[in-house]
Amino acid sequence: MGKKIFSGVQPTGNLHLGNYIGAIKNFVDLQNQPGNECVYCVVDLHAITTKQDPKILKDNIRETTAAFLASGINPKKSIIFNQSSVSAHAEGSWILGCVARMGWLNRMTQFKEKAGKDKEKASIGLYIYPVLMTADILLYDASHVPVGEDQKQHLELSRDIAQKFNLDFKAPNFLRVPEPLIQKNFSRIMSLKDGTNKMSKSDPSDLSRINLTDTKDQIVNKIKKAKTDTEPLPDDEKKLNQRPEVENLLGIYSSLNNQSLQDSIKELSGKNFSKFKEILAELVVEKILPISTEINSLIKDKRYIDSVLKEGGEKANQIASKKIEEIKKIVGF
Ligand code: AQP
Repeated sequence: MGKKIFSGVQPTGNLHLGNYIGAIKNFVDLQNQPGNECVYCVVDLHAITTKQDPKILKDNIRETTAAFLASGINPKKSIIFNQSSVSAHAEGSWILGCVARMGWLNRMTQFKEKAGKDKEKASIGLYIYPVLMTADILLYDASHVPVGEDQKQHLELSRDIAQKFNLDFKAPNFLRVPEPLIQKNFSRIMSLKDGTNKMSKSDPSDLSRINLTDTKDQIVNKIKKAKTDTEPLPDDEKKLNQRPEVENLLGIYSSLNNQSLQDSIKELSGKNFSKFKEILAELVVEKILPISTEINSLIKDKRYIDSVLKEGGEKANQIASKKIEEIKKIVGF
């Protein structure tokens, strides 16, 4: 039997290679497996958990949609829509927020990381981010959620909330308990400047990430400048210990080539870094440049992008509005 897939990406700009390898590339693979039903969401309600400029947000919603399309998500096969166009997400989030426990949310490491030292000043939205994510997933009865490793904890919370709702309201199996789909290898792509930090949209250094809209020269230059160390490339996976930057570059190489780390090491060992970086840059350009070119062309056609979102929003609304009505009935409204 096919899987029911739900996942989302925040339209917060600077979509990068980590988002592609950790999430969007899998979205496309899952869409292309027969029998799967996929819903891919531009999660704009999530985006405003941190401050956004309204004009830029609108452009970013279109750009994220363009990135989905340019990467191979087909609106005839998958539902593509933006979260704020389906009101059931906000309603579901409220109801599930009354099921989730403070103690559970207090454990979320992403909140701690994103709120930083001054968590008193973080928005309440940022704190309840994973509850909204839970509503997103449960409204579509998703069986599987493809996410990067950094989202695993949120998904575990979604499972707990679904189970507690079913138990509290004596509605066994009503909310489907979703499974995470996390790539076994390289589910977390790290910064090109610091192999201990994940590649991230909000890193102030543009050299830390390959953006999905970068030009060929930018890609080549960023890989050339990526941090490495003085040792040669290892001949054994075990020798990558304590070499996070090298492991990251080999990880990027392996995922884009759809091969294991071991196979990459076999292929590349003994090469010096300047040669390896040349090979890697060529591969990243081959895989990412067509996406970048397509995004840059698609975003010029705002009408087309808006029509994809509108059509997807209508389809999503049909599914989600039915589920939220059932939820409301169970709750007693
Ligand atoms: N570095 C990464 N490696 C692998 N997967 C990643 N993802 C994000 N960064 C990496 C995955 O991409 C999907 C969409 O992420 P998102 O846009 O919803 O939010 P995010 O995780 O907050 O992205 P960033 O880049 O980390 O943003 P900032 O800088 O704002 O914190 C998710 O499936 C995520 O796992």
